[in-house]
Amino acid sequence: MKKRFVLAALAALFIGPAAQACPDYNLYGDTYELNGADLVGGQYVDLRAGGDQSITGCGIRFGSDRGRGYVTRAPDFSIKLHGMGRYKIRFTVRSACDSILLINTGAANWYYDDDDAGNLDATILLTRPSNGWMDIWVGTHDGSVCDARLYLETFRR
Ligand SMILES: [Ca+2]
Repeated sequence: MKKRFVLAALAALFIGPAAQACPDYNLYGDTYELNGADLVGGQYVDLRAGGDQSITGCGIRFGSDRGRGYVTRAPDFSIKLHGMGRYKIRFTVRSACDSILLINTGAANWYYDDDDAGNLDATILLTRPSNGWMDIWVGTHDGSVCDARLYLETFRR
């Protein structure tokens, strides 16, 4: 289960950052609550891509891609998803830098992409997304920071 250690995570914020602060899905980003149907046709949100935490050495296991990049420790977005049973969901970054996308699903699986959206931007399609907390980090490959737009869209499957 995700988001079980909220009190411990909040307490850690007052103690200060660890030397190696890896992306932590027990923390919260900007929080949204959405149904699969809410994202048909697509929505987007603007943000700053990047962060000062390298994901190398964090022991995160991805399905295929080898993850490299820089993110913030807390997710950029924490989206509580409902009603995803009939939908696929796609996340796509458009930015002026070499963005990466890091996602931790409601089932606590990690996904990573670097350049699959073209123009060095990242995209991830989840064909069977879980309900629950979807945590999303929009980072950069080289540690730079830039303006970015994250598109979210669901499709009937
Ligand atoms: Ca990239």
